[in-house]
Amino acid sequence: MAISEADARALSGIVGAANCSARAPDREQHARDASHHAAHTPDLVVWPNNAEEVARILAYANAHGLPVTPWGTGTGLEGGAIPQHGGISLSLARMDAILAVHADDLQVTAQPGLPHQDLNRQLARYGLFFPPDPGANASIGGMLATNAAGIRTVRYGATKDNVLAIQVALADGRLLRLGSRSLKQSSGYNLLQLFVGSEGTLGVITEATLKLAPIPQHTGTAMASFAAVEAAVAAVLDLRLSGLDLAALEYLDSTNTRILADAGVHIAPLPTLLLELHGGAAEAVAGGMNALRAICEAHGATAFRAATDNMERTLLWKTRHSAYEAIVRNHPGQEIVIMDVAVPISAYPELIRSAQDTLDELNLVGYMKGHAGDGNIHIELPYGDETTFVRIAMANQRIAAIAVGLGGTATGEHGVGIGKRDLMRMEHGPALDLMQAMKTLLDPIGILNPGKVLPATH
Ligand code: LAC
Ligand code: ZN
Repeated sequence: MAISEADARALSGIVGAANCSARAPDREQHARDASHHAAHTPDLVVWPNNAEEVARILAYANAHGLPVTPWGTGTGLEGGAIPQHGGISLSLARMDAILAVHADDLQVTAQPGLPHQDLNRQLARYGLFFPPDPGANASIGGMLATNAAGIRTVRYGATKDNVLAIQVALADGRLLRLGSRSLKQSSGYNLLQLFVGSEGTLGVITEATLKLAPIPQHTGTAMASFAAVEAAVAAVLDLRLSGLDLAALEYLDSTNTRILADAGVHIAPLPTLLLELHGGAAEAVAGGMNALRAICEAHGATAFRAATDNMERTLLWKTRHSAYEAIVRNHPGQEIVIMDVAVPISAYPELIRSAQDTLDELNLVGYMKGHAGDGNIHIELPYGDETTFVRIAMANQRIAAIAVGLGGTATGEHGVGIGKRDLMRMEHGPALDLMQAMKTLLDPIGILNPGKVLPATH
């Protein structure tokens, strides 16, 4: 339902004229995220300044049946922030303050629009950081909404593991506080986690108290190359079993390393692991790095480059961080689907094998990389025409089914959004009915991010 002049006036009255726009450039900027999913332009963009304004916007939208799609930084990869049904794009960008730093408790309370890299810049003076890092400079609210994870999850957990309390605005305008600042909580239903990963379909998070970690005093990074995928992946299992507290364990297949090598990056065009250790003592990190080397060499690593110096470490990580850009440059003018599935770590070799077989069967070019330490893979699939896209969609379905069949999930860290809705029944079975019931309970009119997460019920 389109927004009327009267609606726009009412919403502008809540947030102030400077925080409400129906101008085309503003609307277009909130029409698509970082995924391949088609743009959909909202009728209006509003930028609330505080939780009360968010609550009042939702109450108004609920009373008038207007769709509301929350917006963080637009870096999502499954279309979660695309206003699929038009209506209001609710940008949290102007709610980006740190409300309290509880340094002795290793906690921070922040507003949802604050991007995590900005949060960490401000926390550096306390010697603390918020560990989940999805790569892009996602907002805290967006990370909570999708339960974003990334390369440090293997040691520090995903976003859901690093949140203690939230304030959330419900569709009817109620504001609730969920959780507490205690590390231990066994008090009733875990409503907080119901909202984490709900992608703005159950409520809008307006504040969060997050767990922090001390910035590591010493860090070691290593890059190990292997002649074959099987050797690299077998090393992953042993590295996890070693008891060494890895802070990152990333996999790049040779399609990735080859285009990086071709682009002049100093890397062998082979299956590669990137490893990192964090520690309070230099000796502990040095000893750990030796142990990592021994495990990789036992699996036939053809090279093992280790670095504790920051410049060198950055160079090693540059391989991982520039891989996506190299793919984009290698496929000019094409869109890219980024697949994301995860399995229990013991099934990782089988997942990689079956995923590669699926790509081969469907005659697709895919760049596979993974947060190997978490049993998570991404496959980047470029396409320039509809027939390739249809085959990619088939691969997406088949590989998700393989992951679920191996005891895993159709989406490890990118959320459901638009792209994975139709896989929810396959993954969750009758539990999906309970999810539908929760949605109806919390958002009976269906104003909150309609068209996302749950499959359409025709
Ligand atoms: C990454 C994003 C795609 O890991 O999740 O680079
Ligand atoms: Zn990722």
